[in-house]
Amino acid sequence: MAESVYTVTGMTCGHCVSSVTEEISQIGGVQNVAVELDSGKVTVTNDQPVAEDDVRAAVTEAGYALVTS
Ligand code: 9UX
Repeated sequence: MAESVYTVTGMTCGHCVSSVTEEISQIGGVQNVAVELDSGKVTVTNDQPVAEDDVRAAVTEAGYALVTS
């Protein structure tokens, strides 16, 4: 297991959190997604490497933006 932490902007309510969580959860290898609404902090737990571009695509698909690290 590994954890990666990202920052997502644009989330303002619990439904935003649900949308981001669901989209990222669909990426292969992702075991858990934890999203903090206030900070935009997203912690992805994975059992195989997850590409940042895949996370970005999922966040974009949900309608939000991944802060470039
Ligand atoms: Mo809540 Mo988030 O009504 O884009 S779903 S603000």
